[in-house]
Amino acid sequence: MENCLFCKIIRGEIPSGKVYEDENVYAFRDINPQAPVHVLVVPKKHFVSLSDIQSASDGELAACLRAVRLIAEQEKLENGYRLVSNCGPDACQSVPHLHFHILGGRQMADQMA
Ligand code: DGP
Repeated sequence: MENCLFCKIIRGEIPSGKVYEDENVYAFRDINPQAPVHVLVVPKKHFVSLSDIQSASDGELAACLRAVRLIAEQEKLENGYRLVSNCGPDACQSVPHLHFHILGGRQMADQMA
């Protein structure tokens, strides 16, 4: 996707704090961290959100979750972390490229929303 912000980050056209990359996944630090560790995990293939994954393969989707586990280990989140994927306007999704927020390094609020 030519003008997608996260596609540009994946292509290296916009700098990012990369923490992980493999054939299917790119992960980088959120520009506006909400926790001591705040990493965005994105599939390299463009999907708008979880509402748009009909054409994604099981392997592409599983790669995101496997990357989450590896990054949590890399970031030493042995005490736990929260995984969030905002999907659509009610969830305040601001970047229309599927992504998972890994939030950790502090006690999260009991209420999720
Ligand atoms: P969401 O609201 O769930 O769509 O989250 C989008 C996140 O993307 C938000 O937490 C801020 C982050 N973000 C937006 N622009 C950039 C950028 O240019 N670089 C990085 N690293 N993160 C960005």
